[in-house]
Amino acid sequence: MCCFFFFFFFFLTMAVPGVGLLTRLHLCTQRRTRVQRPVLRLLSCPGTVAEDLRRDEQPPGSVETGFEDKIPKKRFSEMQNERREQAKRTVLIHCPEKISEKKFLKYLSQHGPINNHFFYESFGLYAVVEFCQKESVHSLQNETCAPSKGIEAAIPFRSRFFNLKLKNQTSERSCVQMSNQLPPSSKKLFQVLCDAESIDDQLNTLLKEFQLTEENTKLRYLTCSLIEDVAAAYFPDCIVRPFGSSVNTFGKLGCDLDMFLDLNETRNLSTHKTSGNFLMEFQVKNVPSERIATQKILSVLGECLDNFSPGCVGVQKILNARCPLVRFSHQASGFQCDLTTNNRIALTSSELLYIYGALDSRVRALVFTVRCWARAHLLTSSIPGAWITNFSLTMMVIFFLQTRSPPVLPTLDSLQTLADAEDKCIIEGNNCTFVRDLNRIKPSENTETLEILLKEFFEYFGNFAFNKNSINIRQGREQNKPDSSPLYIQNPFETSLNISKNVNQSQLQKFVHLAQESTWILQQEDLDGPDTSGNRSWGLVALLLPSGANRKSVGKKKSKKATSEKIKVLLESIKSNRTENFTDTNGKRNVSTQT
Ligand SMILES: *[C@@H]1O[C@H](CO)[C@@H](O)[C@H](O)[C@H]1NC(C)=O
Ligand SMILES: *[C@@H]1O[C@H](CO)[C@@H](O)[C@H](O)[C@H]1NC(C)=O
Ligand SMILES: *[C@@H]1O[C@H](CO)[C@@H](O)[C@H](O)[C@H]1NC(C)=O
Ligand SMILES: *[C@@H]1O[C@H](CO)[C@@H](O)[C@H](O)[C@H]1NC(C)=O
Ligand SMILES: *[C@@H]1O[C@H](CO)[C@@H](O)[C@H](O)[C@H]1NC(C)=O
Ligand SMILES: *[C@@H]1O[C@H](CO)[C@@H](O)[C@H](O)[C@H]1NC(C)=O
Ligand SMILES: *[C@@H]1O[C@H](CO)[C@@H](O)[C@H](O)[C@H]1NC(C)=O
Ligand SMILES: *[C@@H]1O[C@H](CO)[C@@H](O)[C@H](O)[C@H]1NC(C)=O
Ligand SMILES: *[C@@H]1O[C@H](CO)[C@@H](O)[C@H](O)[C@H]1NC(C)=O
Ligand SMILES: *[C@@H]1O[C@H](CO)[C@@H](O)[C@H](O)[C@H]1NC(C)=O
Ligand SMILES: CC(=O)N[C@H]1CO[C@H](CO)[C@@H](O)[C@@H]1O
Ligand SMILES: CC(=O)N[C@H]1CO[C@H](CO)[C@@H](O)[C@@H]1O
Repeated sequence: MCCFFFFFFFFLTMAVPGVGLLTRLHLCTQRRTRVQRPVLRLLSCPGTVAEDLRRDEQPPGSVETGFEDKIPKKRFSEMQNERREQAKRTVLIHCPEKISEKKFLKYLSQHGPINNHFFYESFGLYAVVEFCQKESVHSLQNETCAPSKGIEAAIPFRSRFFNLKLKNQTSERSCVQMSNQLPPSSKKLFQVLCDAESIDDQLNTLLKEFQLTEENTKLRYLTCSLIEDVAAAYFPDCIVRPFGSSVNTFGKLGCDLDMFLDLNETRNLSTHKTSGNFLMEFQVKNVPSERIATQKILSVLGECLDNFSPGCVGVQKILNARCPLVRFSHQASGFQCDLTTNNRIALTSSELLYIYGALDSRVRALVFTVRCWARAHLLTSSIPGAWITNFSLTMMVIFFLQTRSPPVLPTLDSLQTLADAEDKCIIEGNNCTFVRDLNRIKPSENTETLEILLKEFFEYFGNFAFNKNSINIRQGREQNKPDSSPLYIQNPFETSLNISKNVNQSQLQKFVHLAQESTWILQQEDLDGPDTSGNRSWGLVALLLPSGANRKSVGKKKSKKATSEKIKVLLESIKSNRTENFTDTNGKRNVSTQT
């Protein structure tokens, strides 16, 4: 899960040792048409609502403005319920290398009409097939046999994850179209960004390339659904819900899959409804604390996943973490999964981000860009430490958009004011009430372009009084910091917590410095105007290239991370070499492509 820019530079250094990095990159030399996403094939499916299906094909919070405005926006819970229901009618099939799509579909339609399907590759060929009716899944399961006995013994388990074999090794021609489940390489990304027409176009392009596709979203819900089948062996009414970047519309292709085991212990139906003098309760085992209960539940599920669940490998029980979890790889989908329970606030945070992402089409483009920028400059990291997190960056973008005049986004306090009785929600004593119905929130009157917003974002945080002020999206204005942590961003729900407490002064300074530098780069763009004719890395591409900042080498930590440290040092040296050769007399970046 290392940064791909990182690998990219590393790769180049290895490939062309000693040669100035950027002179070797023909990033923008070829104009290529955008790569088409695989078209989702929809077979007609009597009995389902056609409009709904059409609508579902738009990825959540799609970039297409105008179109987006006409459709009533779905609530988070509606969206989740629809996806869950869809996932329950869906199966995952490992296919032989060579398969005829037509015959495959014909074979499966014996069990009922198919709503849609797609193929993808992940150490083998897989198909995701969504039937129109749930009964078709049972019918398929009825006809499926246990694997023929080999040397190894099989643990019987009837799931919705199958293995398809050819009875006859006839030479089937493989003619299936693959759906891509990974983000583009940085080289390809730079190419499409260079080919864009404006900086606004670049930001939207970056979003389109990185956001989760319809297929990837389906695969995420299906994976949760398969895990739910396993958990249901112990907890028949449980629900396994995806949360975090898989559902908040800010996730990037390839991101982890966070799951939440919802045991719905909060249901209080009987207390009010039953009449008379009696109240029936279940006999249960008691443990000293909520935390221990959570640990016991996750421990058992970890064992289950490890022992019975096909496709789950590398199961780790991380029960002593602040938020206990079970981590595993779901091999067939390629997702790294984290399963938690008792984590309802995280689900509410996902919902809030979903709402902010859906309110204005500029939000997601800006957040993706800022995150990608931070990653490219090593401001964020997948290793825990003093780095700024993607969540903190997202809060900073939202906060910034709240401070515009007129604001692009409403404050959380105003979303709370708009809430009705149905929206009321208290979790662990925190008031998580806010309006859930997107159609009740007035659209913004702000019409600033993405280019202006991006430049202003960097300018705003390049000059922010971090030493005095805190960031909080509840009020949407700067406030005095309650403590001396370098960066203070108030947790939107647990308001006494600072989500960026981990960030140290030097990391914050690096952020500020890079923000200032980026403001400056974008100002230069203004002077020159967008250069769409030549080979120059312009606009966003210039922002994503490593900065010329001469930073101290990071050779302190040793041992385990020795190799990654080496790469870092190498990267630093590339950066410093580059600075000298790519800054002309005016200090202007001069990225040419001559070799
Ligand atoms: C960077 O420059 C130094 C000397 O200035 C040189 O030793 C080093 O190999 C260069 N690194 C790369 C990757 O070109
Ligand atoms: C599965 O098989 C059982 C008996 O073998 C039968 O009762 C049931 O109806 C079948 N289910 C479907 C969906 O075909
Ligand atoms: C296997 O292939 C042979 C010849 O191609 C054909 O006659 C036979 O019907 C096939 N068997 C099955 C089960 O498809
Ligand atoms: C809990 O279960 C009840 C009844 O089964 C259901 O109405 C309610 O929506 C569930 N709550 C959650 C948060 O899933
Ligand atoms: C459930 O009911 C009990 C007793 O009426 C109450 O104390 C508790 O707060 C309720 N729990 C929730 C989540 O509403
Ligand atoms: C943060 O976001 C960037 C860009 O979307 C992504 O490349 C990176 O993996 C994310 N980092 C973490 C730790 O999730
Ligand atoms: C700040 O955090 C970074 C990343 O964790 C670390 O490398 C650096 O040494 C820290 N600096 C200080 C002054 O603690
Ligand atoms: C939570 O916020 C809502 C909306 O502002 C308010 O009506 C409600 O009284 C608050 N609940 C608590 C327990 O503070
Ligand atoms: C871009 O670079 C290529 C090869 O380096 C060159 O052939 C082409 O003329 C350049 N285009 C412009 C507009 O400078
Ligand atoms: C900047 O680019 C121009 C034309 O692409 C080139 O003539 C000039 O030498 C470059 N300057 C530096 C310092 O590389
Ligand atoms: C003053 C204050 O509330 N500081 C909090 C910052 O956040 C951390 C945890 O996120 C708390 O432990 C501090 O008390
Ligand atoms: C540090 C470094 O690599 N500097 C080089 C910059 O480019 C000139 C030629 O253009 C080289 O002579 C330098 O060694």
